[in-house]
Order: sequence, then C-alpha cells, then structure tokens
Amino acid sequence: MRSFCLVPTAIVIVFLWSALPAAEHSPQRAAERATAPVNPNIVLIVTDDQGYHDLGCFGGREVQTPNLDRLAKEGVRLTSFYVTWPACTPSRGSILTGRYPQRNGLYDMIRNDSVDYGHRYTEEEYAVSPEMTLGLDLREITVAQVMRRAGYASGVVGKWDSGRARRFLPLQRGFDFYYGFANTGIDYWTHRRYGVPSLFRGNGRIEEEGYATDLFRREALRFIRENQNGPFFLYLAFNAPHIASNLEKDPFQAPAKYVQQYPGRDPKANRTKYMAMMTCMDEAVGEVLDTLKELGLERSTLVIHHSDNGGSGPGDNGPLRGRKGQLFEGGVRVPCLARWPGRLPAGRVNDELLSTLELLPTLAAVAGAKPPEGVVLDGFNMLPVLQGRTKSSRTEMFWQRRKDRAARVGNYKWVDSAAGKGLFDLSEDIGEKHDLSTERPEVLKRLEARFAAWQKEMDAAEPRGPFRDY
Ligand SMILES: [Ca+2]
Repeated sequence: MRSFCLVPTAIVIVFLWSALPAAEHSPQRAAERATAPVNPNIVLIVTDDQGYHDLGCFGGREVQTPNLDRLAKEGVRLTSFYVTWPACTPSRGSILTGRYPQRNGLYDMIRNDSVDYGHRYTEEEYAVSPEMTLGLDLREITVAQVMRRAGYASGVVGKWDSGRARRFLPLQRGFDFYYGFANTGIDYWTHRRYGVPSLFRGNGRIEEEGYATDLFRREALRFIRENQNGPFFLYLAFNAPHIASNLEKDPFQAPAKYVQQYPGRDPKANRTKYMAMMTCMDEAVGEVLDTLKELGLERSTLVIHHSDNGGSGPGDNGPLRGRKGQLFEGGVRVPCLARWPGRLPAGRVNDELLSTLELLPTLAAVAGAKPPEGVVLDGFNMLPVLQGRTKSSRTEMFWQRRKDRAARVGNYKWVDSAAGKGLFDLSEDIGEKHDLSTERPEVLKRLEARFAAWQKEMDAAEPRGPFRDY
C-alpha cells in the first residue's frame, strides 16, 4: 500500500532540506524502518467546523460525544488552542507545514465560488478552475515528509483540502496512503462536490457507495491494522460536521440511526442533524480507539483531536464570541484533546496558549525526526507543556483573513475586522464583550505594533504560492 513516487519537487526539496541524505527510495526507507527506534504511532483526528461547545468534555450538554469525552478523560484537554485561520484550507495548510498561512502561501480558500450561484461545473470547466490549479506550494515541507525521515508510514483519510491536481495530492506530498477528497467539501452520500466526482483512493478518482464518515472510519481502521507493526502517522480528517457541498441545498446529512438517537428533537431541524453528524463521527473515533486497544497499541500511540476552525450554522461556540470565518475566539479557538497513556497525564485541563503551529514540531519530536533544516517554523514542541512540566513558550499569536486582523499577546486580544473590533482581556472576558480600547490605549498600541511587526515578517518571508504575487 506504500507508494514511492519520486517527483521533481522531491528533488527541489532535497536541495532545500540539506539534512536529507538521499532521494527517497524503497530500500533506503526499508532500512530506515529497520533501524528506527521504537517510536510511538500518531493519530491526528481533525474535525471540520466543530463548535467549541459541542463536546461533552467542553461543557456541551446536547451532543452525544462519549468517545471524544473518553479521550479527554484519558488525556489532556486544551482550552486555549488556536488554529491559524478561521476556515478550512489555510487552517489545514498550517497543520501540514507548521507555518503561518502568510508564510506558507496558502492564505485563502481553494474554492470555486460560482457554485454559490448555482453553477454546475462541467469536467472541462473544472479542469481549469481554481480548485484544480491551486494548491499548497510544492516547496513546502509537509509533516509527512518529516515523519518519513524517521521511518513512519503516513496516511491521510478524509479531507485533504490542499490542492486537487495530482501534483498536490498526498502521495506526492510525503504520505504513503490516501483515501478521501481533495477539495474543500463534498456531499456525504454522492461524494461529489457540487456535481463533481471527488472521492479518491491514492491518485485515482473512484466512486463507491456509502456515507462519507462511515467510509473514512473503514479506511482509518484499515490503515491502522495494515500498519500495526508501525510506526505510523494517521491524519484522520473527517469532514463532519461541516455542511455538505451540493446544489440540492441539502446541507445537513446524517444517517437516520444517528438522528434517532435524539428522540426528543425535531428530526428535520438542522441542529438535530448536525448533532447526529457529530455522534456518527464520534462513534468512528470510538472504533479507532477500540482498535488501538485491541491491537495493543494504546500506550504506544499519541492521539490528538481538534477542529479546523470554529463552528458555523447550528454549531455551538459558547461561551466564545463569533463563529467560523471570524477572528473572534469563536472562529479560531478550537477544542483540542491529546492522549498518550503513561506519557501524558489523564483527565487534566491545560489552559496554556498553544496552536496548530505546534503540531509539526511536536510530532517530529515524538517521532524522533529532525525538523526540516533551513525552514522557518512558527511553532515548537509542545509535549513538555502537555505533560504539565513547562509553561507554553507561545506568548503571542496573529491572524489575518483578507482585511480582518487580530492578535493575541499574553491574555490580551485585539480584533479589527468587518464583524467587529476591540481590545479584550481574555483572562476576565473570554466572550470578548468588554472593549478596553479606550481604557487601555497603551495596550492597544502595543498589540497593534506587535501585529505590524508580524505582518512585516510575513511580507519578508520566502515567496510562496498560490496567492502571493511574485
Ligand atoms: Ca472547516
């Protein structure tokens, strides 16, 4: 099931990443596997547009998420964990690269907007559309490339959202296995994106029947079983509970059996269907956890879960302000859980400021892999923070979405956006209700200055596509 594709970009990467001793080919990789230390497996479970308050372990009382709650009980629950952008594509680019969207170049959505006006793309139109021509810059080093150097088998199951053309697909970007869709959303039943067939196995487009979450569950379990001798890295990216992308305007799609788990509710209500989509996904997470246990891999596997951005529509972001697309906390602060029995404390709540920028350095450290040399990373290994041994070395975080700007420095958060603006003290006002701009002008000035410095640094970064003009 492994692929050993050598693409021209890999050659470029060899020059960029001077630590690479040679091109990737199977005998060497087999040797790496053979000599690699016994390293833990890693399962990174990313959900799509999941509300901050839609997990029982985050205080939600409506959605049934017993398996994610179990993950929290057996691990660490992070309450101040952020993504780098309030929507799908750029958020995922940072997961893959450990770099701000403005640094890796993927700082807006890859999306054919005409679907908003009911336009159905023909195959010929789609072939030259943004969804086919844009992608994560091929010079970027992905987390899977880093893991490969440590002898890991890496797989993506679910939503890729980093480029649909073959050169951008996971097998060309360091992963060994791919099953899912490459664009930013599909219909759960037809696996089409506004009419365009969008399901892949490896580099080939396929069609098969089934509810997307069930298919992703099946393939995740398959990947774990096939790689149980490890070490493996599974990036399990559910599209649930994101709305479906279809022209029939049937956005909330859940199998009846999960809707029936909420008998007191209107089965046609969007919130009910959203909850059912969550519960179906949670059940799949449960099967992943059960499989790890059955295979004796529970203690040798780090499991991390987070959402790619804040909830939208019927998602509940309480007590945070705002929603997906916005730079208020409800758009960028997401629920995060981490479990590694024996290595991370169980049932612990951790309020340290952390972000998805920390994922690549952390996974590299856990895997015993060297971070890519000559590449500026925006995060650090957060494992000691998760263990409760140290404070987070992250003291600030910045966001930019088109004209919207925001910064968190210490406990202060500054937002200047179309949805609203203000200065807030998150230590007392997590709901960003009380604007301190006039009371604390010196703090406002400091945060604006920090943002300007960050923006200057991003502007001076290496030129990266697909959006930057260079
Ligand atoms: Ca999303």
